Amino acid sequence: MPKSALDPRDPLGLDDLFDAEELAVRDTVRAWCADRVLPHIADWYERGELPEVRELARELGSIGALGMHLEGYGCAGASAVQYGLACLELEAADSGLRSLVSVQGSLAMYAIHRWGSEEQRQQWLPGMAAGETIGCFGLTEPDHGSDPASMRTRAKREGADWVLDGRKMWITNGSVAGVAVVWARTDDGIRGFVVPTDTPGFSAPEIKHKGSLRASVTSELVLEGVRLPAAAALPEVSGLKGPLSCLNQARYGIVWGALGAARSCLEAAREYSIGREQFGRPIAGFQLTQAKLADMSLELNKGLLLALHLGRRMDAGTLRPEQVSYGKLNNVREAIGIARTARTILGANGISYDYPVMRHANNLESVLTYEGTVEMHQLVIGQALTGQAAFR
Ligand code: TGC
Ligand code: FAD
Repeated sequence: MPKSALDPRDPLGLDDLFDAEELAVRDTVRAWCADRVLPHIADWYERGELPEVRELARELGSIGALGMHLEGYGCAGASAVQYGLACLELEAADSGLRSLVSVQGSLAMYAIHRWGSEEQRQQWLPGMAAGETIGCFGLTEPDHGSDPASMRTRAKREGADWVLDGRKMWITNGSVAGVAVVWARTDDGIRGFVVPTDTPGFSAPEIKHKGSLRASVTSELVLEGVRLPAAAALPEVSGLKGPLSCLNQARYGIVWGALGAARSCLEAAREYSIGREQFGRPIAGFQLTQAKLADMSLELNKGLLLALHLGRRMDAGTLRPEQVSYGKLNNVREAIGIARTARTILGANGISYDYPVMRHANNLESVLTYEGTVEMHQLVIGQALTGQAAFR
């Protein structure tokens, strides 16, 4: 047995499971976050802003993080595991950063890459990969969240054109997007539309007063007689499988990302417990604190193994959507548990934005809900196990 001390940041030696290129991607994104995000994030969060979002998007483009796992059109063509590690590092900084990247790459760009025409890909993807154009993805509506099949936003044909009317709600990147992928009901089922956000009739008021994802732009999309040419429709898909196929990609990123938030919380709690003394000794020396740290570390590392397993399956082309649900459900639920336990270790300091824990805990409340709530993923897994759909 090796005698060297265990690395508390990698107690199981999971780094051995990644190759040099994967670790290089991780280190690049980690260094970018340390330089560009960590010095400012508490302030941005408290102000409820992502003030340099366009500059950040361009920088994320320059390190290859936008549409990272897509091929061609200026995208990095990274593996799923590399993309997962990037999501983890981004979310260790803040879920808002990972959201920006998820929505850009896994939702808006993926929709165009997977279901768009060659013309649409050429028109939009290079600028989006470079971070010159920010994208958003409008599926959720004020009255239809978990059940997007009931959406009311409508696209009607008028001659060769399409005319869109409706509202989307809780849309990440909405107010700063140059292009919106909007899903709407048509006579032929649900279709996707690539909407330049300067089209007359389109507006995206920002949603304020959020207690979570405060360093992220969240918006309503209002579509009032938005007239688009025939070529704006995504030609290669109709039906709910269009948007749901994009969600598989973004949910996969969250499987990794949530662990980044959890890692940041665990690290903050571990360090704090070593420095904080009560009853004449470091609180790290109390058995109850150690039990918390041990359980947090255990769940974090189990989550990493799960994420890596799903990532290897994605790279092999064998990952099923239901398997993504296992990862999203488990890793976000465990991450929020870790954040809450970490907060107890920090005592009153746990509620201060001087430490990252409360920020991550609050963010993870959104992460628990978006991209399919806990209950939706339980029902997806339940259906896979029993063959019975229990959604409605
Ligand atoms: P259902 O009848 O089961 O399926 C309809 C069609 O879709 C196909 N399908 C899928 N295809 C690809 N991937 C998946 N995961 C799929 N799940 C289903 C299915 O085969 C069928 O195809 P076809 O050809 O037979 O028509 O649909 P349902 O209406 O019963 O709904 C199922 C349910 C509840 C699982 C689904 O509606 C769901 O996932 N609801 C949750 C909605 C959700 O996650 N919304 C997220 C919005 S985007 C977002 O939150 C971004 S936040 C990002 C950030 O900021 O980071
Ligand atoms: P509801 O669907 O109303 O659910 C409320 C509760 O009821 C949940 O607990 C749910 O699990 C439960 N419930 C519903 N149906 C059932 C059932 N059949 N059985 C048991 N329980 C059930 N959407 C986008 O399209 N694009 C985005 O970019 C985007 N970004 C977001 C960013 C943030 C910060 C947030 C908070 C949300 C974002 N969303 C986005 C929306 C998100 O996807 C939805 O909030 C989510 O899908 C849940 O929908 P809802 O909020 O309407 O909740």
